[in-house]
Amino acid sequence: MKNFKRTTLLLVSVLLLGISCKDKPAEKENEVGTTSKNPNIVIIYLDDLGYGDLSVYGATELQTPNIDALANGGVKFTDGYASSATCTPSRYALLTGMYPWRNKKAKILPGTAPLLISTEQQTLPKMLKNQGYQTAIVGKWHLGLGTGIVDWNQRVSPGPNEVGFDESYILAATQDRVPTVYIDNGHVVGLDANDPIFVDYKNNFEGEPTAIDNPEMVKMKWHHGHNNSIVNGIGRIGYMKGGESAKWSDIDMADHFLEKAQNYVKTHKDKPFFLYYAMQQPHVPRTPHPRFVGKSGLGPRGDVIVEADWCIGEFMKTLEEEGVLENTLIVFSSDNGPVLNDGYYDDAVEKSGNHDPKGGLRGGKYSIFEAGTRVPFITYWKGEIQPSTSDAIVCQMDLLASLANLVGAKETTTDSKEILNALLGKSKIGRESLIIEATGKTALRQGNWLIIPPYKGKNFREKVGIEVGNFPEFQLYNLKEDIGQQDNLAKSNPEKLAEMIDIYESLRGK
Ligand code: NG6
Ligand code: CA
Repeated sequence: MKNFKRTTLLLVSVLLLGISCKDKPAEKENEVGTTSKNPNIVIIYLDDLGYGDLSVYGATELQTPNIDALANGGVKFTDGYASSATCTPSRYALLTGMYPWRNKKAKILPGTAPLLISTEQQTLPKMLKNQGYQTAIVGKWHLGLGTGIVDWNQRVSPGPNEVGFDESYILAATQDRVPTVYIDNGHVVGLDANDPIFVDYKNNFEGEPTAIDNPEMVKMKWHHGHNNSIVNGIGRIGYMKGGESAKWSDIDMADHFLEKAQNYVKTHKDKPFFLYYAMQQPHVPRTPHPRFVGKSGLGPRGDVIVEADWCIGEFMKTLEEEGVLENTLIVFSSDNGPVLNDGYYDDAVEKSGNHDPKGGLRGGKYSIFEAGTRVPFITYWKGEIQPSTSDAIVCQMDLLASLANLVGAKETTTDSKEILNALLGKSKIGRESLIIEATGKTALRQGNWLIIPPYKGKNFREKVGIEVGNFPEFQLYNLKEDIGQQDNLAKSNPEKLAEMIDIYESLRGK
């Protein structure tokens, strides 16, 4: 009798399960008590966009309506961080969930650097791929390619496709570095076999003009660096020869990547996908399409932010038109803080007027002060995320563990923290502590407090006009009361200082 009852119960539950499965996609409870789901996931990642560069983060001289709409309809984080104040380490942390300072090679890479991520390493796209996701990157890579000496005329690998991306359409390093070509799943796009491409970061190729020797050929003047090969009238970092038909058009880059991102959605919408849309704006050289020139009144830097905002609006329209908007989680952020003069005379300083890209923070790109790493950070998921503002401490490095929880994967990475509820706006509790990094220097954020250890070198980097945070003594700030880091409390609060040094050393090692 008992057995009969149990069998009937089992049968009924199996039947019920069967019925409910037909109605809804499979869902199950995950560790934080939310239901695991497989929405499409899109990371929209800007390059050098500052905490104060969006109207929704307080900019008044510049309007970014499309990004504002994401923030107003999703979670706008006030304390969202890139792991680092430069590009390569931040992207490394975003994709691997590892602190970049654990890997000594995680610093700004030349275009010829080997792949920084080991093909054995866990990555965000690998984790999602294991859960059945289709995965792709469109845009800036800057994590190295190949194993040492790259032949750009053959398939370039390993690269994104070997660390978890099914598909990749990238620029290798930065817009100001050679090779100035797109790479489609390892192949240089538009390359003519009769005009092979060669790249070198040490020596020029005989007879090739450079920005330093041939200023008459340069349209955008270089201020520091950027005086090697000239492509489209712009001096670049590094030397390049050949590959004429493969060279990208700078002013069309935004449209080009947008179209690739839109096509990816259109052709992959029937199964869950992960798209890492890594835009190149507002990194130098700032080359807005002519239809955006003069649109911001702030010069090319403002214009390319307006252009990026337009691209995002168009991309959102595609999600809607393709019927996947309500099934797509969007994470918007930037790889590091802002810089005005990053090596070209492009009026960014002269035309900035009352615009403060730092949004009241101290420092900027390259800086261990807040403006280096604290960046706009937005999550948006129509119908799932309720609009709110959150002061939870969240870091891009946490996406791996958090999204693993969302899609029902087990993740054991140590540095990436599982803070899914904070990311979905269901909780205001993020991480307790975070080590931030800037060109090799690290600092600790713990609760409202921030400690910067003593560092050698000059505080003010003249060429870029940024305070990078080097001082011979400890700095201690209460960010709740002093977001601009003007009041060093290290001397007046020795207890807090000692407590913070302890935590810093336990996390970072002495
Ligand atoms: C610096 C470049 C700067 C920028 C940066 C990388 C010079 C003088 N400066 O070395 O222009 O390219 O590297 O930026 O060459 S990042 O956002 O990719 O980290
Ligand atoms: Ca950057």
